[in-house]
Amino acid sequence: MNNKHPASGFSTRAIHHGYDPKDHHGALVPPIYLSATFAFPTAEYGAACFAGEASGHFYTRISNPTLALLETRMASLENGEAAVAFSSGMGAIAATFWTLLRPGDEIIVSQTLYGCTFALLHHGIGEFGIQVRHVDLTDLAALQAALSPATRMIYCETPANPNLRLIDIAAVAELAHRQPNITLVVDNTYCTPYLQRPLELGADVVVHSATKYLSGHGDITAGIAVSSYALAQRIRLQGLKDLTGAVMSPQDASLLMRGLKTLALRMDRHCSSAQAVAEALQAHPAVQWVTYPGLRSFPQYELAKRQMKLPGGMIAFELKGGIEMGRRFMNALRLFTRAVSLGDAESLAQHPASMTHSTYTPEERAQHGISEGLVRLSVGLEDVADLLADVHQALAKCSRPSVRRAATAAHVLR
Ligand code: 4LM
Repeated sequence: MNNKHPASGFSTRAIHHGYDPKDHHGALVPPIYLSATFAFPTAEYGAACFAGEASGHFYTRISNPTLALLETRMASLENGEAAVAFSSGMGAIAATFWTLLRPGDEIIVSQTLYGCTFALLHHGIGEFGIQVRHVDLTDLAALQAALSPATRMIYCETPANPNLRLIDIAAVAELAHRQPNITLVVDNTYCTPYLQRPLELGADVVVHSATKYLSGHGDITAGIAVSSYALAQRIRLQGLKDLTGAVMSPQDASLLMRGLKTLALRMDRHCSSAQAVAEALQAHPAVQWVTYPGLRSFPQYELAKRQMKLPGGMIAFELKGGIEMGRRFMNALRLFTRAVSLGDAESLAQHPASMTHSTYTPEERAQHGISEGLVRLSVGLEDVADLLADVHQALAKCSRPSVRRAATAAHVLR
């Protein structure tokens, strides 16, 4: 595959890597190969493809030229050797688990995870003889104590969905790799490779929900796994081909590549607007607490600065008055849309306990650091002044009854 820009900057590679129009009749935008199957020039060549002795495309569930271009581009952006494209983030995560874990193995996972990943662990692989152990990965002594000869994988999100807790990837990788046969897998959905590159910090596999920032426009579901060439081959030939079949469609790969072209620009804007919204929340008397990696009050502020280029576009907060007030806030929003998912141009607000993290029981949420009153914002690309105005007008409807009564009384006395 043509590669004229191997050592270029991030955005140059996001736009050009792996593609030269002159190889495609001058087409500036890479063509979409819709074909499910590919013709063999001879029966012998077909047999060689199936034996892994020829490298051509032969069936789109295994490989396809449009998917291959996306994969080489994503591998470049994450600084990995190879990538595998999936039809959803859950497809990428499930295929990675099913490929690399067997009955009798242990997987150590961080405390807080996206709800369906938590469900896959506890109602999926955990019921097939794989021991799932949640460990506070911010506590390296706890990780050290939890490691056993059966540990095969460590898995985390950083920042975690939805409470934004961070894991020090380099520190966990160093500890993990003192023992042979442990694969460190990091879900990089919240950051994208523009903000954080886990493979450079020692992780072995990066997984993504490409439904989110990577594609950026809320019009596809997609997933990616990036790793060494050898691990990617295993994930492709077992996890993708045989165990899940969760292959991305070539049209979606094209939309995802369109999104990647503006990833850096979009992330810069998501981050600067989220910083402004987080500061506005922090300054408001109706707000109990705000968590955002760009606030000095963020407990892991120094780690965020070291590990992430910018603090991201996601905010978690709770209002005084808990979720009752949180629902009032969400229902009062006019510009933010009440919806799950994240990383879209449109700003989104949702309530994890009753939506994305309703796969946990209330007791599990308490154990895993997900407060019942937590409201999650995905700050989009609208004008920041309009976003701030929307947040302020919604917050104005959220003062506690006692506070409102006192304000009314003061007004009457004047
Ligand atoms: C959401 N998230 O939070 P697909 N990893 C992370 C995620 O946030 C998600 C997935 C994987 C949300 C979806 C409704 C950190 C999803 C799963 O949805 O399968 O592409 O990704 O709002």
